[in-house]
Amino acid sequence: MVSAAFAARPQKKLVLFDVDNTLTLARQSVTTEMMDLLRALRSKMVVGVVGGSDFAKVSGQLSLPRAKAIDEFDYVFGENGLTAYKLGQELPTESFIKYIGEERYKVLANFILHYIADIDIPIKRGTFIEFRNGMINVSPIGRNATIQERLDFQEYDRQHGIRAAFVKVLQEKFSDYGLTFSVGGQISFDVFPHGWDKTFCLKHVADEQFEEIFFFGDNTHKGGNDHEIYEDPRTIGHTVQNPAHTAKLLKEMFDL
Ligand code: M1P
Repeated sequence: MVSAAFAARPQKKLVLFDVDNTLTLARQSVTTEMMDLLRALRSKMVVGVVGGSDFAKVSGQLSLPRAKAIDEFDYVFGENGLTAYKLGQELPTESFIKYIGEERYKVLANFILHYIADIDIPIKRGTFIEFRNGMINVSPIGRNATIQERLDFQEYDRQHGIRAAFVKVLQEKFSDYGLTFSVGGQISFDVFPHGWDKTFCLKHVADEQFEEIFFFGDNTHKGGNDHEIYEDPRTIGHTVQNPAHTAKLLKEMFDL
């Protein structure tokens, strides 16, 4: 039984979307065309987003001048669901620092910062560790990189495997920490407890007992941050190449 909150939707189904390269270009804003399509979908069923980024970034990318993301989507999940909103109301959740503890976190953060100090890459900017509610995000170039610097790093990383090598070292060194290292974007990787991947957000929707849950994401390959939710038996996963591909599939699948 779907709750009264969604009683007006003709179909008791949920459609969940990744953000970067699924609804928007990487780190860019949603277009009005995409929002119009999502509104049409929302008149038929329940619609949510699940980003790896923190809530402020997810919300910033998916808000238009007079339309805030938390009003436009039934569910907005940042940090894989470690920050969660349902119909504009925040839901209770968990915290990375409580899970890991201050002492163990300090050892991890110090190691990461030393490692980054020793990496020889063409340029470095600032904010090498972003501390979030449900994870940390680690970037060898730093999160203050511009769009062009991001693209340059992404290409450099593709050739030199900077992030893959970093993750391998962390997996070995901190094997007893129970952490997952997930490469989801262009310049960084996310670090969170096992199981706090995008499947985490499914806990927040379980009470609604949707007949079907669709998921659309671009990073669905093994090691990508959409992989677990894409593969999860509770969802029907679809891989997309970019926002235009998402729009095409939505029109075909849901008769929009
Ligand atoms: O949503 C995918 C990823 O987006 C950003 O990655 P990057 O800055 O490397 O492009 C980050 O917010 C990351 O946490 C997130 O998983």
